[in-house]
Amino acid sequence: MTITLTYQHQFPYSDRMKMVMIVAMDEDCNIGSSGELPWRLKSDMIRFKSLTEGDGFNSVIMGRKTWDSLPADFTPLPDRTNIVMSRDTNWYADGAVTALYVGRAIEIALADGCDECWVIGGSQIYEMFLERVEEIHVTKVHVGGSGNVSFPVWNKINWSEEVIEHVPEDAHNEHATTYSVWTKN
Ligand code: CP6
Repeated sequence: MTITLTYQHQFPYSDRMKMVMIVAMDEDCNIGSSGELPWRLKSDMIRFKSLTEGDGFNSVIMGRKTWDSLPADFTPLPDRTNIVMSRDTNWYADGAVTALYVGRAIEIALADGCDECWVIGGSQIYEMFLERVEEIHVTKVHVGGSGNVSFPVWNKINWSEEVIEHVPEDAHNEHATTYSVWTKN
C-alpha cells in the first residue's frame, strides 16, 4: 500500500483517506447543552455507529470536551482509532491518541492507514476541520433552541445537499429528524 503525500496542500493529504464530518444539529444549529446531547435519538445513534465504524479501519477525531462527554462504556469508541485534540500537552487518556493541532491529527489517521477519518465534534473541532473535509453528514433535528453550543457558521456556497432519509418522532426518537449528506463541489 502506498500513501502519497501531496505537498501543495496546506495539511497532510492522501487521496486514499476520506475526511468526513458527522453532526446532529437542531433548526438553530445547536449541537449541545452544557456538555451533553440535548436529545435522545436512537436512529441517529445507530447511524452514527454504523457510519463511523465502517469496515473497521476508520478513525474518529474529537475534542477533549467531547471525549469527556462520552458515556464510560463507550470510551474509547470501540473499533475505531480515537484521536483526541487537546492543547494540554500533559493530557492523556487510555484508548486515545492525543493530537495538539489539526495537521497532527490527520497525520495520525494517515499513519494508521485509516480508510475514513470522521470528525465527530464538538463545536471548536468542527470549526478547525470545516475546511479540511469533503463531506458533512448532517442529522437535522426538527426542534429549536436545544442548547448553548452550536455548529460553526458554515458558508454553504460550493456545497450541495442530498437528502437521504426522514425519520419521524416516536418512542425511541424524541424529535423528527432529516438525514442528509453535504458534498463539496
Ligand atoms: N453526529 C451525529 C455526532 C454525534 C451523534 N450523532 C455525537 C455526539 C456526541 C458525541 C459523539 C458523537 N457527532 N449525527 C450522536 C450519536 Cl460524544
